[in-house]
Amino acid sequence: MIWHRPKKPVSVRIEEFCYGGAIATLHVKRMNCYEKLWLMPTLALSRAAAVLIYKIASAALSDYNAYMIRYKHALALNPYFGDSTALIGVFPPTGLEYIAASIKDLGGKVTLLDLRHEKAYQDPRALSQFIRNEIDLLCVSIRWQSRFEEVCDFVSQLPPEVCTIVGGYKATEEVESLFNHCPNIDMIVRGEGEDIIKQVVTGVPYKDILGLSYRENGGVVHNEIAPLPDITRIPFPDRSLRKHNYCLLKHGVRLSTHTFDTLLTTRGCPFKCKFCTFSLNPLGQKRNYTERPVESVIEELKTIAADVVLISDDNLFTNPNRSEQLCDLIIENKIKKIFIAQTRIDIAKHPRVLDKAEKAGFKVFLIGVESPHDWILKQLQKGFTQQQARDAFAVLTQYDFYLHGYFIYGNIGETEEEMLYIPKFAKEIKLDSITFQKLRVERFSPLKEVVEETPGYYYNRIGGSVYSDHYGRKELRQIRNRIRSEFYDRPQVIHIIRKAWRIGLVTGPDLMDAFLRLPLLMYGLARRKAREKR
Ligand code: B12
Ligand code: SF4
Repeated sequence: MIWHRPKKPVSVRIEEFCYGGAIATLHVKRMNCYEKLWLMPTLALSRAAAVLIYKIASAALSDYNAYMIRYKHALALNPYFGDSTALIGVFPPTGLEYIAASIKDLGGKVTLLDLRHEKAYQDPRALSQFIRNEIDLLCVSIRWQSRFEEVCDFVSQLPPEVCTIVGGYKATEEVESLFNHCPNIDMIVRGEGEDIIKQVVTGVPYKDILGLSYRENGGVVHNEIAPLPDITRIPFPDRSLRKHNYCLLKHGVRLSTHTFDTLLTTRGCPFKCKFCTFSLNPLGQKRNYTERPVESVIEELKTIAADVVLISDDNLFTNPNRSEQLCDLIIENKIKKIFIAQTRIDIAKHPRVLDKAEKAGFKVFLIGVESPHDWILKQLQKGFTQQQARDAFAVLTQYDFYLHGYFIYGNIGETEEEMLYIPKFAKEIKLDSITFQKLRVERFSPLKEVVEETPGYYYNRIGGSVYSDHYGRKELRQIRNRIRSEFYDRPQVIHIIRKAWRIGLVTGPDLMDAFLRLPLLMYGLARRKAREKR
């Protein structure tokens, strides 16, 4: 047999097995469909001989598959850039790095381009030129509602002749509209993509790949939902592909000397807060809570160069015993980092874990408080009361952690007065900073029904923001501005800077540097404001 390196991904597999023989087929991908180019019938005189031949052929071909190059050069593309995403420039595109890690041993070269750092390739013509010259597999990650339209326009301008696969949270939510908007997209991987992308690049026929949507005969085929990957055995995200450090940028101005990275130690969340779709993937599948072995987390941590690490788990302290073990191992291994973690207030019940977390370098906790009102906390099924939140913060504020709280306003039945209690309450419980979001419902959000059944309430199909006859977009924007200005008054801003400096989140040189760059920052802000006005 003479095999040649194909220009496009190919697959070899046993197509059929029947009494008397097996047929192996070579599939070659041309545009959007596989063509059978070559058949290898193996005849056998008896069923036993056929089984034997089938097994030998399977083994030989699957061995061959492992070494076969499905692509010469894959491009993993993070298509987000621009001012409005400046703050998330802090963190690398972790999901895409997981995808790159999954395909990197399956053949050709993998390049990762993060457009936030690639000014030249922010022009789709320049990027297309590069793709035409170099790339035969394009993998794009679409994760957020924000800038969705712009990202679709951008992706649709990339070369249609190159096999294009898209994945990510938002891509999964918007499969049909992405296929409609971008004729060059060949496939969309729905949900967590590590196992699915492997099957695509090793040439498993599309029809057999769970979790894949693809074009066929002018239509789109959606295969069944895929089982969730086992996170105890997937490779670490491939950080070796980065060309840049990730740091705190605002309007192109670097605000800190720290470098940033993310780390996932668990996936999913066992709680069932009614507004939250964190642990629901966009297909409505609940991500069962799964932990990585702490030793593997430490191994990964040792490969991280950045000095600030955001642990992206929905709630790092779901299992306090494991969190304690993790802290012990960080201390034992003398890993010196600043850690940021998302948690529930329940962590306050575990002072031993808090002591160890402080020693291990945990400095920032991002905590879902959601509302100061018991009836709303109940409606959201948050699982605690206002008093319990007060008690928890009485404990947490004894430590030198920077405490950031998340709130939701515009809840069903919530009055303006109740919304405006958020900044007061946040100050009463001594939160250092807060973010507040309008109530949103996504496609499978358990709150969706409640909104639909409540007279006077409705939600936007795009983005899922919830409005009511009393509180429309304009009213909620005004309330948001008031919450912001009442919380972020001058003393609070001074408190934030002092605290960030005291606990080592920013250094003296950072402050000096930020001060010197202030004019640039103001210029960036002014430009953005002018653009928004236009
Ligand atoms: C950590 C996190 C962040 C971090 C980002 C860290 C990072 N590395 O980028 C920070 C704090 C910066 C952040 C910011 C925001 N976030 Co966020 N974030 C998360 C969180 C909790 C975890 C993300 C994560 O790391 N997941 C694990 C990785 C492995 O999964 P993944 O990225 O989805 O990638 C997998 C698949 O999607 C797929 N995949 C992804 N790309 C590709 C590409 C290809 C080719 C393929 C085949 C597959 C594939 O395979 C990957 C591996 O399994 C999720 C909730 C969640 N549990 O997922 C919310 C979430 C993604 N964030 C969300 C939101 C809303 C935001 C903000 C808008 C919040 C805000 N108002 O500021 C901002 C975004 C700002 C912006 N874009 O302008 C929403 C998105 C919902 C939506 N439809 O828009 C989520 C889903 C939470 C939620 N349910 O509300 N976030
Ligand atoms: S809000 Fe937090 S605790 Fe509640 S379900 Fe979502 S991730 Fe879990």
